[in-house]
Amino acid sequence: MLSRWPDSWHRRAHACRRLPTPYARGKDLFSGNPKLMSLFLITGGCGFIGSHLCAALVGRGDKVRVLDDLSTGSEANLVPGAELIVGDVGNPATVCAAMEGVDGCVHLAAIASVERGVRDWLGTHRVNLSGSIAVLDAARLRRVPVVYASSAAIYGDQVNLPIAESAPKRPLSAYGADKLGCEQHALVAGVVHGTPTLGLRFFNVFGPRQDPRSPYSGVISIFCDRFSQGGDVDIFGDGEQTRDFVFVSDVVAALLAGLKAASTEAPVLNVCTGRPISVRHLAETVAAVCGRSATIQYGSPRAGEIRHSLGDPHRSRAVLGLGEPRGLREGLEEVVAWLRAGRPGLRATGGSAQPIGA
Ligand code: NAD
Ligand code: UD2
Repeated sequence: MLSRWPDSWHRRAHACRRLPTPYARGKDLFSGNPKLMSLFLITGGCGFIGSHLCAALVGRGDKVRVLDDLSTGSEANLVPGAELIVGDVGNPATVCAAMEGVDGCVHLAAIASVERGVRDWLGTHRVNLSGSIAVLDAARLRRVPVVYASSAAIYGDQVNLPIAESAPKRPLSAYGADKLGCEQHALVAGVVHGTPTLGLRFFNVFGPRQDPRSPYSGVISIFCDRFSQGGDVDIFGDGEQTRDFVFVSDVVAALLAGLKAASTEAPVLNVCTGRPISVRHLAETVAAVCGRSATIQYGSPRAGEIRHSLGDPHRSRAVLGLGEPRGLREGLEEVVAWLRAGRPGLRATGGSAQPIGA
């Protein structure tokens, strides 16, 4: 089902009124209200992470409504059976109408690029922070709990590793500053308006359907694409910089568990593995998965780049009850299988999280 900016939604949005409160301050809506099937609004549900989340929700029998402007997401990634509203999360009327009748919202829509934020500070701010406030405001009016994507970018460069949630926040980009802003407005949503939220600070997420040809692609999708095509890879710097690469199914597990952990105290949790992987080791492992020897060209380090990013997963594992994260090699095998299958969208796999040929 597809809607494109319908006028009727804008008219209905004017009738957006506060609804009676189904939850008490600090109480979890979902654990106290067992329902056979729930309807979730997923902003950014046609994107990389959003499409995996929608597939998991539909797979467990829930209903999904997606709000996405298809700027980096694709309709080919809309999970079969979901409703799609093509619209801008920065438009409060659209968001308020999309929130109607839902039991929960997962807010993933964003311009997920540090570089875009450098070039278009105000434009990315409108989506990444004003859009998030529009979601929180509509959630307040509609009485809906919100789980939203924050980022490791809020930490900036840290001396003490691994990075616990309590570490000082020093965002070094407009993107990171806006994500930190989301967390602070979520606190306002809880304290002032009684809206339950949970923020999840994703570290470097990877998996099938992360577009390797996008200018904002993560290193894993780029390396898997190059090596599986018979090419070589570029490493920026000496390759000893490290990242905490978390597989997308572990992010989905955190989001699903997070729907039960939203509270008016506006908790925030890391989503990470706690395992540091150097970019050089990554290149060698991807080459091995592709059955190749690693052909690497070393160039200058990226300006302003963080040397090490490693999250502490203990708190989120305890709060969300998460198991051991997927191993790097196992996750890489799924990405390479997806690339070799011709990068199918979610629709082409019938809504299954598994790529064709995997
Ligand atoms: P993505 O670009 O694949 O998904 C973002 C989705 O939001 C896309 O479908 C896009 O079309 C949609 N969108 C963008 N602007 C919009 C707007 N104005 N209105 C409506 N929809 C809009 O990125 P992703 O990697 O799936 O990221 C999802 C979330 O996770 C983002 O909030 C991102 O900041 C966050 N995050 C991602 C990573 C990562 O490693 N991928 C790390 C940290 C945080
Ligand atoms: C990630 C996010 C960014 C922000 C940041 C927060 C992506 C794409 N970017 O940036 O949005 O949240 O984390 O800390 O998820 N590299 C190479 N060769 C390549 C590409 C990358 O050597 O062809 C290196 C790069 O210099 C870096 C590492 O690989 O050291 C990871 O790069 P990335 O762009 O995947 O992610 P990162 O951590 O810079």
